[in-house]
Amino acid sequence: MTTSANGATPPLMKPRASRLKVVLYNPQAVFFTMPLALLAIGSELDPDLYEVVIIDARLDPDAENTVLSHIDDALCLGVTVLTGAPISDALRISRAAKRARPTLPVVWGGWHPSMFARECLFEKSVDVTVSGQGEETFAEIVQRLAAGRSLAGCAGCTVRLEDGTIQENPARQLAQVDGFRAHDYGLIPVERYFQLKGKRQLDFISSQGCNFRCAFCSDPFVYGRQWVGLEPVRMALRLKELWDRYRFDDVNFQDETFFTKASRVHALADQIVESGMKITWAATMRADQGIRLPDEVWVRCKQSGLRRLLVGVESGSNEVLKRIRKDIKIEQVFETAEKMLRFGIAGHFPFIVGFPDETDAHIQASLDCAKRLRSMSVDFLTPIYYFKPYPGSALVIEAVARGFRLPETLEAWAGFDYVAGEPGPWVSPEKFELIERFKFFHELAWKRVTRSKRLLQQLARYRCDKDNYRWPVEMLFTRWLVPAQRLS
Ligand code: B12
Ligand code: SF4
Repeated sequence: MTTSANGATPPLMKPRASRLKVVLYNPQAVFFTMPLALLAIGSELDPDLYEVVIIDARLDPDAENTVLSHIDDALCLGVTVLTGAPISDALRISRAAKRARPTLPVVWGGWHPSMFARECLFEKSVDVTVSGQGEETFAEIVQRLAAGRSLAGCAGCTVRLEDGTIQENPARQLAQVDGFRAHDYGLIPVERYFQLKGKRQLDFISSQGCNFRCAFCSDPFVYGRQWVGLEPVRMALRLKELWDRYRFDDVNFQDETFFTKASRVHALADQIVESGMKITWAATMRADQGIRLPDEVWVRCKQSGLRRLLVGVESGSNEVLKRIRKDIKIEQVFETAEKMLRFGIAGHFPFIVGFPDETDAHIQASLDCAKRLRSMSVDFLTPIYYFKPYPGSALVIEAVARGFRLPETLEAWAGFDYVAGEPGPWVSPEKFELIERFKFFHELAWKRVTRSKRLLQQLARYRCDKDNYRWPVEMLFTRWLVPAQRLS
């Protein structure tokens, strides 16, 4: 608790023991990225007034009981919800909490409720949904709940009122992230995440939103093509404070487009070098940003520890890239990849296959580009995902107009998963089989292998060269030995 200069407690501050409890829940998922969304909204609440409890189902095998043990005296339960598998767990916990305490306000926020603010409220265990950026909206919700006031008119959220009607309040303007309190990592067991990740890697978010308009992505819909980012000196100071405390080796910037402002990245790299932090870092970059980035910034980034970039390729065909409004050309991907090679930076270059109207030739162009990128460096990975139509984008509006039916219930949305789901109606079973085989042989052809696997690798390279994936006995045998990992 803070005290004033004369030692007296300022009048508005409550003793910590009588703070109001706010419980936040992160559903089950397979990766151990720190729950940055909950950190963001939890840190924005005044710590002198509110006690924030974050429960992460990925860490807590008995998360349901932990939630139940906290809700008796809680002001509300906030749940972060991504589309796909996390919805089932979010539903399970919200329902259990409501059963135990029917008057507990349950607030859903994050990407799925941002797209389906009203629809999520057809679920009786959810009372409020928050759309887009959550810090200010959640702080106001909590304040109103604490004061016993209605949420009617609270900007940025949709609520079920007492008479059962659903009211969509006005949207909230995107606020500059510099105005928010620093994320309080003390709210989560950082060491436990390090342990589960198997490395001392800190997740950090330095911006929200994105200025681009890719037709397959939820971001333009949720953030309205706006971008707000932390000022670099402040960001470096925050990182240094965290480094002094946790001594992490690596930072994974989880921003959608970290390189939106080259000057910001340049200044941050300078600050990291000057701070003396011994770290590496990874971030996202668009191919067009890579070629615009001056060489001196590349050099500075490398000096400050940049080790890996994620550059979304999506398709190897310029025709498809135009259609999905990626606003890059495939040549730019290779130009950026060349720079990465020159500056010694590893790369993830994800592709998406199965866009509506994608032809066999388009898919082949993607597979060929993946091969070319992968052969450039053993540190260039080219994961291939299947297109899943998320609402709010041109592609989905078109698909729906042509008869594609989006899921209608939360349970159905829970089965709608980028990673684990079916490849979508635009990929034939034969094509799916071919792509799955390609993925296997392509990966084996270029990865670092022990001497005993060299022969298998030579065979895989031969197959990729010839595009011959028939009779994949090596694949079937390997999968029998090591079953595929669950991804959601
Ligand atoms: C880390 C991450 C993950 C982690 C999740 C970690 C966790 N907490 O469980 C993992 C790896 C598990 C994951 C999985 C998936 N992810 Co992901 N992921 C991200 C990433 C890179 C960062 C998320 C983050 O922490 N952001 C920082 C916080 C501060 O921002 P935020 O999440 O937007 O939160 C703000 C608001 O949304 C809101 N808010 C969020 N939660 C809540 C809760 C409450 C109560 C309130 C009031 C407000 C609120 O307030 C926050 C502060 O403003 C984002 C991209 C991005 N930069 O956001 C993609 C992103 C969220 N993922 C996406 C996708 C597609 C997926 C996957 C479907 C598969 C895939 N191929 O990546 C799966 C789905 C889940 C599954 N099947 O398990 C999409 C969103 C799709 C969607 N509609 O949900 C994104 C936007 C990437 C993209 N552009 O396509 N992901
Ligand atoms: S795919 Fe990346 S660049 Fe395109 S809109 Fe989404 S976040 Fe922005």
